[in-house]
Amino acid sequence: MGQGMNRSSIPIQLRVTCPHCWSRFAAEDALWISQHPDLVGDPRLGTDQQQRFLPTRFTVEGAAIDSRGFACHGLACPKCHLTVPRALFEMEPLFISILGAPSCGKSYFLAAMSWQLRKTLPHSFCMAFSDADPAMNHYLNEYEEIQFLNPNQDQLVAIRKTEEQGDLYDTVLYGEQAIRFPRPFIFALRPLEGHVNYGSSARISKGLALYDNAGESFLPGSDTAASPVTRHLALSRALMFLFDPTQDRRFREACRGKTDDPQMQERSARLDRERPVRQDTILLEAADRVRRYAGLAQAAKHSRPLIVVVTKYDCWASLLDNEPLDDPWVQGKRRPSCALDKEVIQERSQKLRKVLWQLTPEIVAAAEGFAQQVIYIPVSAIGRSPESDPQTGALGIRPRDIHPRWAEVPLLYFLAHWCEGMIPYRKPKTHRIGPDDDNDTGTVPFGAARNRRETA
Ligand SMILES: Nc1nc2c(ncn2[C@@H]2O[C@H](COP(=O)(O)OP(=O)(O)OP(=O)(O)O)[C@@H](O)[C@H]2O)c(=O)[nH]1
Ligand SMILES: [Mg+2]
Ligand SMILES: [Zn+2]
Repeated sequence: MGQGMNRSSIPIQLRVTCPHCWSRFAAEDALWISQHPDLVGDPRLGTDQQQRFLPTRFTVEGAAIDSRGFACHGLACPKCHLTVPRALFEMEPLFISILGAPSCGKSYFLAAMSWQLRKTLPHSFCMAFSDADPAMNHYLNEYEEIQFLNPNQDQLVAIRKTEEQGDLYDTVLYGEQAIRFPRPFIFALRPLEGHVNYGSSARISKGLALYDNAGESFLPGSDTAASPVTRHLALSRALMFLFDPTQDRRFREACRGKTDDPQMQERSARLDRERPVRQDTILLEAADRVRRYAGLAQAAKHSRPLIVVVTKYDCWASLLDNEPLDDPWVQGKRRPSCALDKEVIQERSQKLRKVLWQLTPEIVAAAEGFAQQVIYIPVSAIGRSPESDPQTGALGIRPRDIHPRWAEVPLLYFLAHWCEGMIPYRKPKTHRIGPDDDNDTGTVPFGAARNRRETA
């Protein structure tokens, strides 16, 4: 890519991580995607894909020129040849993995989380949250559209089960060997004007990459050389393990009589296709993969945070005294941005940990045995129970009934707590002078986190 991008004023990451095959490459080694319609056929991607090439000529704007004289715009990974959005050349990458058993609610959570973040980040935190490449985010946008932009608000809709092959994967040919990679969803996170650290935009902007795996891909033995679908686990700055109480007999018993959710009914009465999965096995297997891919000793704890997201809160809220999940942020008095109330989230986490410790201690043990820092966050992606379709028996939801609760909180908490300078948060109560003190809502500037808190 060389001089092409160097001429522009965009700060460039010297090394880029491919969000498809996860190899690291020097930015100048990136391939360009030819534009002329005759230049098709790529050895890695097949006959119907545009050729990839290393350019020698550029336009004055810095776009590479293909061998037929067309200006090109797309960039690709030199190893797998798949498209790498520019955001990953311009911003620090932030990989986050979402894992959990089949049907635990990963796809619904992902859709609700991105939908909510599109509103919450700009409105409440002066951060832009946009698709880095709309074509790559196509399927996630589709999930969001079915639920949140559906013109037919009364008809039951559902997000289809994530399969282990198909549209959500790209196949790359390395000679004779075909390798299947999961398609990432990529977002650009950038401060907007009014953000406390707007001037340090280049440092706090992030290219966020997320994956929607099939739950089956987290079962032992399912990640292979030909289908390395969960290798992102080792690169991730945070793991979100989704635990689904409706798949646990002890939770179902504790909630008996307190919910009508069809998923909380005794499993024998439900659809036959469902096999119970021990959810701690999924977490232990993921821990094992992270250790293997990241070269961590068996006894060593992972230094990156583990967020245990407990899904479908609407149907087990009785176990947390039916406390509503109100937005955990407050408006700053003199600033346009809100401040995240981390303490509210931490208090919920402690309560939730107690419930899990009582009902499913093996989940707490697996989480805390693996990661140094663990937080437990209740979430409801839909906000209420799905209904059974009388014709097919499948579960669905009417778009007008969908009201996600806390779907964006796991990521907001991660950004506030572990990505300094991005999301302002409320100072701990012990450091507050009074309820109206605007110092309450302070963003912590770079490198001054500890100082600021000590002197507050
Ligand atoms: N009550 C309730 N049910 C939910 C919620 N979110 C998802 N569900 C139900 O959980 C089921 C599975 O959700 P998915 O998001 O498809 O699960 P998944 O983890 O993506 O499953 P796989 O793709 O098979 O790995 C669906 O039938 C949803 O109706 C929620 O917030 N509340
Ligand atoms: Mg899914
Ligand atoms: Zn690649």
